[in-house]
Amino acid sequence: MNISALQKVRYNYSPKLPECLSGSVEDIAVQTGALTEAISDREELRGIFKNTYGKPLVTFVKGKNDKIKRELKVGVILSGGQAPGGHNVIAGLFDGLKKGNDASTLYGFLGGPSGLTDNKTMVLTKEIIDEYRNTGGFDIIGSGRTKIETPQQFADSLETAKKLNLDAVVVIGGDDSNTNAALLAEYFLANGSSTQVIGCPKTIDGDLKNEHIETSFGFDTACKTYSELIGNLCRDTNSAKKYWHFIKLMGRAASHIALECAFQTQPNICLISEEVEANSTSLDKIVDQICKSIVHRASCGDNFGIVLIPEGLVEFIPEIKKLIEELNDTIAAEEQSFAAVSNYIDQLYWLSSRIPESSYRIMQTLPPEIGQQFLMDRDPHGNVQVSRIETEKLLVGMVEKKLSSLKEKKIYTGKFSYQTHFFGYEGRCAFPSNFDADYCYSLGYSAFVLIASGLTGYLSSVKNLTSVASEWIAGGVPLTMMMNLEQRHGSKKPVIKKALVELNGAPFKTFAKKRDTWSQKTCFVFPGAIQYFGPLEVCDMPTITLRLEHEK
Ligand code: FBP
Repeated sequence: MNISALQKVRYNYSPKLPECLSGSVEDIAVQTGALTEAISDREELRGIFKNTYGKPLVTFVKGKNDKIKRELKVGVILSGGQAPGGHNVIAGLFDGLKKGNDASTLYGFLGGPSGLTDNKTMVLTKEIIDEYRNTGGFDIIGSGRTKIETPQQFADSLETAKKLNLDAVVVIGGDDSNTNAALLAEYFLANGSSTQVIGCPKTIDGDLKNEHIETSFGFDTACKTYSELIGNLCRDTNSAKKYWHFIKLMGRAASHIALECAFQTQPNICLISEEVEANSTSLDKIVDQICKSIVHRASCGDNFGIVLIPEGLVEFIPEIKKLIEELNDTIAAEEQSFAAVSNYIDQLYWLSSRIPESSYRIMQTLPPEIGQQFLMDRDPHGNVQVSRIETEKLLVGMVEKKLSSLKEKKIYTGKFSYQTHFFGYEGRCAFPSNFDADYCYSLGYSAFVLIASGLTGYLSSVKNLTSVASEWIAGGVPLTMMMNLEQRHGSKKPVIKKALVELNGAPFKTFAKKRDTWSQKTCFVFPGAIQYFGPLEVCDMPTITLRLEHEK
């Protein structure tokens, strides 16, 4: 394999572990906490998860553990979008297993959850693991978005677990994938299988978190990568002073990434989808808000700026949300008939008699290339693929129109030139920051301790993350504790609740205090590239979001 100088040096990085995990494995005891309840819909969830509901929180402490040296067979799945640090979760899991018993085996399921249903595996050896330590990407075994939902898929998963004689399956994934992990844990027990299921909290979107899961892995590195790029654009535009940069950032639903990047770079505008929804802000009002900043800055001679747009924004704008829901239902109800319509004009005609007039009018006003993006296939979890909707271009077009009308009225006298960008995939496979390298390795190692201690239906947890790694607290959180029932494809389904940006939370409130100044003045900050070697305050700092959340 061709490897870069950085990759070679990163192989030698030893991820830091919490104190309780850093000694001999026989000295890691499991302390059991209080029994837990789901966040809501408790009776229904108790009925669905008869064998796994309401288990206690567990924390690892120094003490004796006589189960930990058993020989184990474990399979690991990387599920959903890539997030920096996934390889280190696997490395931590592997090292834990081997420390427990050198005869233990780690299988990698190839290409995501379908590797489990189709029994596509590879044995992960030390040589393979060593090639991927502290590197980005999920390419060690590949990832996928297959949702395990049909009775056949569950039966196939059980069959694979039996064939491989698995003690456990580890699912490294986001909220949807860990919902799947909870269902699998329940299914295995209900069907007399002793195969345990453990999850690990992954997603760059940062929306799998709660009081016990302080952040999902990958969020730190992805935000720092995007912030470097945004900071570079801030400096570029501050130099040439001629462009407004409209930058869409990943985050399918939650705006955590946009908010964190705003803290790190101080753009002129950062839209927050959750606020748009809470205030029922229309698309026109959002355009007005952006134009207000452009007009003010132009009056000071500053015809340049930076606008951050969260990827999921369109789904939070009331009229567009309604449109998307109607499109989902209408197309799902007559899937074949819609699939037979090939061009956009005919698709619009097909929709004209099927969706309410108000929504149809919005479809007509959308530029055709954007309208088409609203009609693209949904992902296997039923989500609109917002990464493929060019919201940044939609907004720029509307802003341009609005500015020319303001110009006619002599309210605006500036010059508007723009560039559009989408930063998403660029951040998902970056070399993990020291924070993510350490956090992920600890999550993988904790997953091993949960398995060796005989637990199932748990999410590996490492907290106290704003302290030095030795003071981190590791353990496990029952997956059912994070669940509620939500409407999915026409019926109520158990799902892990997504953690959106809280408008009452410290990060949003801090942002809200500063944004008016940022929208008028040039306050850019240039964070630069992630540093892997050097002073700790540069290399090991967690995100500003995490620090603000800890200050409360
Ligand atoms: P996960 O929730 O699976 O971690 O993925 C998040 C994400 O990176 C989103 O930010 C983005 O909308 C989506 O994946 C893109 O998905 P795909 O890789 O299928 O295009």
